[in-house]
Amino acid sequence: SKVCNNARDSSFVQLFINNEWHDAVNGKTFPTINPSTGEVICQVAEADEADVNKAVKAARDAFRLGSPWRRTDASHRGLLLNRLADAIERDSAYLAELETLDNGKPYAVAYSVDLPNVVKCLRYYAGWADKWEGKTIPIDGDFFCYTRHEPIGVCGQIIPWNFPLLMQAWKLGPALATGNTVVMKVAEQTPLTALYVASLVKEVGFPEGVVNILAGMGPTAGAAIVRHMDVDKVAFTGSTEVGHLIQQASGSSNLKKVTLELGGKSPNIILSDANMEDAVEQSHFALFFNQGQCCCAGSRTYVQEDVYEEFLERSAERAKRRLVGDPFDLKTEQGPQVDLEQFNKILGYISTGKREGAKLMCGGGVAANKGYFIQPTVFGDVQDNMTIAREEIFGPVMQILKFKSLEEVVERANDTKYGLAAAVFTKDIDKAHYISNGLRAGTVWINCYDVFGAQAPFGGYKASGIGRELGEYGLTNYTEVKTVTIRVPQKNS
Ligand SMILES: *[C@@H]1O[C@H](CO)[C@@H](O)[C@H](O)[C@H]1NC(C)=O
Ligand SMILES: *[C@@H]1O[C@H](CO)[C@@H](O)[C@H](O)[C@H]1NC(C)=O
Ligand SMILES: CC(=O)N[C@H]1CO[C@H](CO)[C@@H](O)[C@@H]1O
Repeated sequence: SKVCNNARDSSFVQLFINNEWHDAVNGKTFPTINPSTGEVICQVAEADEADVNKAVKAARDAFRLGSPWRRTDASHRGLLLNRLADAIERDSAYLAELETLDNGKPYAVAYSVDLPNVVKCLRYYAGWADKWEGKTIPIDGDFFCYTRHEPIGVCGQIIPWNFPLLMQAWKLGPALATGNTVVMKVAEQTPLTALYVASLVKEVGFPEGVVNILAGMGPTAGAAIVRHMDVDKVAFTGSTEVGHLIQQASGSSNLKKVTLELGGKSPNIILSDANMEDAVEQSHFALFFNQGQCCCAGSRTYVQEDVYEEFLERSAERAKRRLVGDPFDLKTEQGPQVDLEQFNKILGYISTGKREGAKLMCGGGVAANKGYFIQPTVFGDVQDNMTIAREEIFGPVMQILKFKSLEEVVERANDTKYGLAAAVFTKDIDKAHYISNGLRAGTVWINCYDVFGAQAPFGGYKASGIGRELGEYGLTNYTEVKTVTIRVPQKNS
């Protein structure tokens, strides 16, 4: 309540359309909850189809030929993105506090991991704005041929609740650097920081209608964006289940471009020659970081048989030492899960794990008498066909599996519909290459985990996604390539 009862913030719980704050057309609001207590923080305007239509119209107008945004120099788009990064950096402490309040992630992490990466991502794409060049092409005949990298148009962007600010930056950065306009739907669990950033978008001088930000539900506001005939592209981060719906909606509406960053069940492979202490700590981080709420979490930890028992014991010991509690306490490693639905779903997976015969090494229960806290949980003796080894749990629940040979583990690691990330821990470079080349995954970490850079692309093979975000590759999914061919009197050479 300290957030939304404050006059300075009260305007940031509405819908941001055309650089103005609006109530929902139907007047609806929904409560956003503090997951540490289960209490309502404040009411937020809830977008529905009518609001999406308003936002798409604003974005379409902002994209029309000759508009202020279309006439903005590429270098100036970069300048605006840099100014947005500066404003976010200026307000980092406040934004980190708001993120922790609404999402439950430890403040120390929000402030020292999420916020700096948001700023870096925006600055990275600011730099690209005037450097995303086309080509000149030597086609046959008396012609001059070149390509232009043009913005796709109105981009619907639907972002998740696990890294609200960071996912917003990953989406806004490339879209705005390349000159698109945006209608973004933020997750109903965590709308507050994105709406605050909307106020900064206006403050730093983006023209009206370029960025529109709506809080709302997937089946209403999200669905209205993906089936809209005037949206040119949808970028979604979230579940594979919803990814299927988005592809279908594109197919049955206007064939809008679709990029998806979806679920995972990422294998993390520990070979017997790995540095044990480091592998235990990194594997712990790979799974438990962000309360286990990472699409790329290392959630199938495969350990070679001769070090399996030791690894299992040490991983359980490490999990028992994990500090769970008030996310505003700077010592806290793990806060609450984001909401009651996730909390119940994770507890359900823990019961299933026990029922199907996995060995509960530690945790397995609720960690506080209010809020959505779950004990760090480790399962040993997990088999490939168990539910906890096949489905994405998205919580602080680690699965440890045993393997013998490299050939076997590559086969088993690949045996999933997902292909987002993977890791291998070993001192042997040949084995590291064998495994990293064999795995069907968009990202492979070797002797590390969750190492991200705005410069390096991220995305999924198989049912983990379509397209890539970040890096130069991320630009290709926000631009159309136009080929222009001009007749010239006569080629000279
Ligand atoms: C996994 O497979 C084994 C052997 O085929 C079988 O006994 C067991 O019931 C299966 N477990 C699950 C959870 O399907
Ligand atoms: C994303 O960009 C890549 C080129 O890097 C392209 O092959 C792919 O088709 C694009 N995907 C979508 C959905 O636009
Ligand atoms: C399920 C799956 O994708 N399996 C693949 C794992 O990787 C090997 C080698 O690349 C493929 O042959 C499998 O089809």
